[in-house]
Amino acid sequence: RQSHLANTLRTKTIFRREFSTEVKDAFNNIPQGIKDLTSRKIYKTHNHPLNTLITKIEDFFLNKKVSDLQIPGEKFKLFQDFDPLVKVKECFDDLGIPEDHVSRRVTDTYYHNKEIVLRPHTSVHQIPLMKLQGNSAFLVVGDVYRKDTVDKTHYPAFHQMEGVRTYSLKDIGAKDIKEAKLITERDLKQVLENLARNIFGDVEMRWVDAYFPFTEPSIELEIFYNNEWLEVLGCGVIHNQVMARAGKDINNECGWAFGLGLERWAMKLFDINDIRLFWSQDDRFINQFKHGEISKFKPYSKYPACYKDIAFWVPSPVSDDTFNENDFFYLVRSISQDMAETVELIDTFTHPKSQRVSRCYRINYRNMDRSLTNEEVDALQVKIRGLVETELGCELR
Ligand code: FA5
Ligand code: MG
Repeated sequence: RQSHLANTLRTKTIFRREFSTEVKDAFNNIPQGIKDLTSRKIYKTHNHPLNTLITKIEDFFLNKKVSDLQIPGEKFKLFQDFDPLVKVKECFDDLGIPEDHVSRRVTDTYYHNKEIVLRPHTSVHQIPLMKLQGNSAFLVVGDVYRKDTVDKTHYPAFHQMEGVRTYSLKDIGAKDIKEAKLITERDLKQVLENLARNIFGDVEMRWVDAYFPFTEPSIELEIFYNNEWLEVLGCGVIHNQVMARAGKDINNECGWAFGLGLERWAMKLFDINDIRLFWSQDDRFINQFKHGEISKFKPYSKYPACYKDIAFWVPSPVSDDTFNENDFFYLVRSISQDMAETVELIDTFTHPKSQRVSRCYRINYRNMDRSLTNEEVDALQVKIRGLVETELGCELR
């Protein structure tokens, strides 16, 4: 049997971590459950739908005409072995993400310490890779981590593929940098539309204006899935500041970058209706797939769910500083791990006299891989109730 790896963009380049991770400080907020996910490497697991998707995308960039722009000597490379622990400086500062941007908060990002985070996006690798000689077109795959809300399309650990293509005015026959950027933007859309058609066949998609500090202009692509528009990637023309930091001549070179949510693509492609399934260790999941083949996922009976409500008074005066909902989600997740399927606000109430605000959340517990016992769920709920008081300063009702 011929190995598909014979025909591959994959490089063996690994950046050795050049910093020590010995120091932990008050910023450290990576729970064991998340740390465990960093070693799973599901995107490299044979037969896993993410692995098949990556191979399909790789095939597009290797063997298909990606767009009308044909750059002599260009060859896309794929990197997929970079450590998810990265420097705050590379992840945020170098990409022009402001000091006070929400994504930097400890409520949004997993910090190892003040200077080191679990990457929240693969964009962290753009500049270091652009700096390497001969890297004018590349892809980077990696696991990324965010303290996001949990639902069917969001999970605190997911996978992105970054793509970058840069060229000089001469490469693309542009008379000045202004014209070059227009060509770049057109090229970007063409490549991604071609990619989406290559992967999905006929698919409904639309472009939406967006904002990223490291691209200008910035756009997002949405595809129609389960009667909704689902955001599947963010992208744009690489910002001058980023080009300059990567050692490029901003009067003569430009390019585009995209960051694609691999699970979202795989959900559509394989009909996987819940993002948590990608992490399932239940054989009924992985046994349905065969490497390189696209098949539709057949849902197997889920283990029963069980919900519990929790109501509490939030500290007054009510503000993001006194009660941040993400802190609550984070707390629920760190206690329950994968077992909190959804956490939704079902009621808020302002006391007419005291003006105190009460919130009631419904936590839906379910384990993908086994039945939960009542005792177990109660124990989780008791823990969460305790921490809502001691950690969040809320008063239980
Ligand atoms: C970014 O992460 C940018 N770095 C993308 C980018 C790269 C823009 C290069 C410009 C140039 P965003 O936060 O929108 O952007 O995430 C990109 C994609 O990841 C989203 O479109 C979505 O498909 C996916 N995604 C985001 N959050 C989650 C989540 N919690 N679970 C699953 N997928 C997610
Ligand atoms: Mg987005």
